[in-house]
Amino acid sequence: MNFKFTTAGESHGKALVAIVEGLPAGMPVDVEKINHELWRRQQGYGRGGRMKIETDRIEFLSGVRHGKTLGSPVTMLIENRDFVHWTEIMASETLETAPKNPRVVTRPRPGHADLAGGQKFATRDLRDILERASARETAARVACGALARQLLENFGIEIKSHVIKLGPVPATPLVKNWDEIAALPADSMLNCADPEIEERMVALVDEAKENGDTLGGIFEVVAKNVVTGLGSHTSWAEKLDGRIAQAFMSIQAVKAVELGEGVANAQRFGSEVHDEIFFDDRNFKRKTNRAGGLEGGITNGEELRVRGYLKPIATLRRALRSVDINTKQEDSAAFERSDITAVPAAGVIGEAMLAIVLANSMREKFGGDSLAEMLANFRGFQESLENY
Ligand code: EPS
Repeated sequence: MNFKFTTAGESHGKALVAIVEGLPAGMPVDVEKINHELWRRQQGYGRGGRMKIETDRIEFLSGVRHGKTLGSPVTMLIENRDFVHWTEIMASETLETAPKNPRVVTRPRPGHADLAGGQKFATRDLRDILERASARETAARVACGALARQLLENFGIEIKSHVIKLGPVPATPLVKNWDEIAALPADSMLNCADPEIEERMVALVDEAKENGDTLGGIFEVVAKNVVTGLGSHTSWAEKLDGRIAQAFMSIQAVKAVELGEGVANAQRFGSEVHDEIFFDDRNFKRKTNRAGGLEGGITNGEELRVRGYLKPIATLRRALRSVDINTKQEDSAAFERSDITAVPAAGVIGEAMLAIVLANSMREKFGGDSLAEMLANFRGFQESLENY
């Protein structure tokens, strides 16, 4: 069975819900590890006032019994603490009297889903759009990713992320190895593995804040100990790089995805790009990994390296010009509250999405209804690799 997930919930609604299908039965589940990932997603210098309100934690509603998966759909609930301030505005029932301050949104933010979504769904309250377009939804994805990650741990796969560029700092994205990324403390300011660069990034966030502006940047997700042979060259939809790109592009504000050194490689000669193959009496090896761990849409046993490029957050305190959808008069875009940047959080979300894509590929390749059966299939394939 494939690893599948779905999320539901509005940003200021009662709660977020996630349903995960396709986990094998008998998999130990650590709820505190899931909550830790949720906490990580809420960190980072430059987050706004909302993160002071929320302390995201999951509650299992199904699929887990006595600390282990049952093989049935796993349902998780994350409460929106902010909901208490929005009970009328976000009420599911029809209200007899309109709220005193209905907070109807009519001035779409350039760069946000507001206007295109309002036109598409024929609503004149753009809150109907922004509530679901909001990156609040990613809390639920991170919970799903944390379950995927717990599956992958049984196969030795580890996933980490770091911030390699914030706005224009540094001029070229940072290059860091696994150990440098792994050494980053969980409560680091911007999850950047170069302290001097991080200081400059922090100053840049302060500058943006002062100016009522926002920032984007680049995060990199790295997965270690990924078995050779996930994904396939045989059909477009099976190619793992395509699936990873789709998963990353679905993260709010991500506008480009890069595998390995994909962007730089396009500007080099082939002799400077492709990772030469060696053999060290047991294994095939590479001395470089410019491909980022994928060739022909198949994992090649090297580290997977995926970069997500984020545009700056669309909600600016110094609002950009827009038009009121009712009066058609020029006006500044709506602003209530916003983050200045969320690149470190996006890295955590990228980790979750990569974990989800890999968990799905592992389920496809190694199947099994129980974790024990899946592990046995995995070991069998590893043996065949050793004898190749
Ligand atoms: C978001 C706007 C802000 C962010 C939010 C995403 O929320 P609010 O409108 O409540 O101030 O904090 O992100 C989260 C709530 C979160 O959990 O990441 C947006 O418009 O996308």
